[in-house]
Amino acid sequence: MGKPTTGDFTKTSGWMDWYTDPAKPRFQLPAGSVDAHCHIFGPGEIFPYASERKYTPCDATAAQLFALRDHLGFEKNVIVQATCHGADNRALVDALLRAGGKARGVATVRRSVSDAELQAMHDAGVRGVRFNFVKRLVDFTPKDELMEIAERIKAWGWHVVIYFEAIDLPELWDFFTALPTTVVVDHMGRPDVSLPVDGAQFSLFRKFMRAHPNVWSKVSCPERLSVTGPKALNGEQNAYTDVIPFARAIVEEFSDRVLWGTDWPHPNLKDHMPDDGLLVDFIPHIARSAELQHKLLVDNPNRLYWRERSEQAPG
Ligand code: 0GY
Repeated sequence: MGKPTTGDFTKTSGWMDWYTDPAKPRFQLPAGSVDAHCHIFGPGEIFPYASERKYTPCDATAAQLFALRDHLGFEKNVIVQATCHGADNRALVDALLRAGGKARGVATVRRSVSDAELQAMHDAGVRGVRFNFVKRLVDFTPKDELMEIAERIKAWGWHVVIYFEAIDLPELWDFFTALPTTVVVDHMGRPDVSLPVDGAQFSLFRKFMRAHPNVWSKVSCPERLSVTGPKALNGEQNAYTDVIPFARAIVEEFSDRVLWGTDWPHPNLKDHMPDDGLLVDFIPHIARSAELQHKLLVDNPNRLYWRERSEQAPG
């Protein structure tokens, strides 16, 4: 797949390089599977990183992502705009146009975005916007600006992806539940998995999903959430064991509203870089039947990202 040296820290980014030689998964993905959370970075000399970024990534190109997709056995990708590109979606749109219909995108926009820009992004394959509330990643954006954006993108049939830490859910609850679109939560709202799965924190997240049928969740990123870590990430049964009950609970209760993604190229991981092939082998531990796997990997992402509702914004 080219470029970074496996497991080294890059000089520029301060986080570890992604694997150039990931394992072939033992778990065979069902036909039509979608990697519904991954990123494209740069290349920086063509698509410069945002001046307001909180980290500088190593380049991770569309061609490298598509090589990983094919190696792991996915059919398609959902590419999510990462904070290091700010609201400049050119690298994302370029990747979507190169994907030949096999990728959709989630962009970051400001209220100054024009309808013509939204339409061009829609034509390229963008189907959502991302609102990021993780304080180490972004500066604050006023909620009235975000709500205005949500109201506008609704006209294109897009949805809102939200990224936040579990501890902030109570404060953000009213805003999230007022959003007028489908709402997709990144990484189960980043629970503290050292707390009980039926404790107050994760129960609040489950209540949030139960009370609001427009809320979906990505059950991705065990490598970010795990406290016990990848100890047995050799394809053995018990890697990231502490995350399993959390992801299983969401997959089993909300099977029609869950998505899964690699999170390649895993920005900001400083201690441990997952092998994407072995991450795929995590899936059957959280989706234990063929039916749940098919919903998670095929039915749900295709319903959300490849069902055409409107090609043009109404009126
Ligand atoms: C992720 C997680 C992270 C980064 C970003 O946009 C981003 O910069 O999402 C993170 O550092 O937790 O989903 O890739």
